[in-house]
Amino acid sequence: MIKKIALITGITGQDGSYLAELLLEKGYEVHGLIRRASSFNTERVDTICNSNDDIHLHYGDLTDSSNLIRLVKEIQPDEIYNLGAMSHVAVSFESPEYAADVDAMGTIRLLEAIRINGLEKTTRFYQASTSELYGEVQEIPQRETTPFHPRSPYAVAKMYAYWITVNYRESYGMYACNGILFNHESPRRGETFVTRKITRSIANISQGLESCLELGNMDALRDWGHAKDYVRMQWMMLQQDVADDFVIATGKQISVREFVRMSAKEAGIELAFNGEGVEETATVTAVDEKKAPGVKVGDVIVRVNPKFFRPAEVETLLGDPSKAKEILGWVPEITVEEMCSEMVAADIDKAKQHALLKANGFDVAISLENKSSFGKA
Ligand code: NDP
Ligand code: GDR
Repeated sequence: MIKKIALITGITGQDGSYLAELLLEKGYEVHGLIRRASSFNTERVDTICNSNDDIHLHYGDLTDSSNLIRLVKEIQPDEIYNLGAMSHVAVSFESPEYAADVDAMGTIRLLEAIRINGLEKTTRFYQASTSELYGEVQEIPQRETTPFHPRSPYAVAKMYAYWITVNYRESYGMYACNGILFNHESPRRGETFVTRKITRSIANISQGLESCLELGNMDALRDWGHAKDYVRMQWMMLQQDVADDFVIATGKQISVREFVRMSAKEAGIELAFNGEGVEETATVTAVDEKKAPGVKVGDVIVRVNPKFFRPAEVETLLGDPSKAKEILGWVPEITVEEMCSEMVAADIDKAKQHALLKANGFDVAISLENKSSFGKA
């Protein structure tokens, strides 16, 4: 049987690693674009690569068109998943031009690579679009027809990518589609996105490795799903007769504060939130000492630090995934509570290993406290 061939940009990221696993399970030959870095950056796919001959990594970059043209020519992919991006909203305010280059121009470079190689009628294209397009929301919940109002350089760049994908579908008859994905997380989520920052810090605090978690806007509301559910949907979108765009969400939202409370509870810590705005803190009101030996009642373990506020905030996002359910039969299987529990458990395992090393006199080189509040992310 001839294997289908897929090319994934962003294979070293959260979604790329889950998608690579899914496609390999489905019998694909998987190719991934990786960036040269001064330190190892393939941690999320190393195990997959070590146990499978059908995955191949290629050096490249979304800012390098000749590289993309050559790779598409060599690989001749049946499907391209464009997941590569400068994906951090807060960082995009610091590096707006770079975000535009990678997230907007990178998408057109890849679409052109398909066209230049004469593959526009054969290669199917998935664009990682985002709920950040809705930004200052015009309708609740947000669906495919809700107008966009992006609120960051990241979101504005992704808006170009969204429309150029639609444009190439309309202009050249390409099978090109947008998944408008709401926030999705997992134990593989990057440490500077808020859910992972929270689960990692709570785990470290519970084991006495860190004293306080610093956050920005805890009122922000998000519709959080699990990355595994969402990459399944990315594949499903490329298997239809007709290319189309879909909102992928759970249809439920909670605040950052609620995610903190949920994570702490998973780690055996009950919290009371006091004060408002930049004065807000969370104090421990009860603790399961076996689960969280590093914490005692009365400890203040969460504070607001204004350095994590953004120049323009997206206050609330709530998706309506009805179209995906009706047309594709997709429904998310993992709840936010189950996801939080999995993330906290994974981070507690890591924290326990670090605590053990520390107790035995080894220098835990990853300065946990500093790392969690580094920069503005
Ligand atoms: P990650 O930040 O985990 O991964 C981003 C990937 O893009 C990494 O592999 C990164 O490589 C790669 N990348 C960054 N810059 C470049 C570049 N110049 N050239 C090539 N590759 C590059 O993101 P996620 O996995 O969470 O998200 C995947 C995609 O989905 C992104 O496009 C994101 O914007 C979008 N999205 C994500 C959502 C979410 O909630 N997770 C929701 C909606 C959309 P490296 O490892 O070397 O840094
Ligand atoms: P987001 O995710 O901006 O929605 O983009 P992030 O987890 O960074 O922020 C979610 C909300 O939490 C608030 N927040 C903080 N965020 C971070 N990172 N750090 C903090 O300390 C902090 N405190 C509060 C934020 O202000 C925000 O309101 C993610 C990315 O994956 C994008 O690539 C993707 O397109 C969208 O999700 C959908």
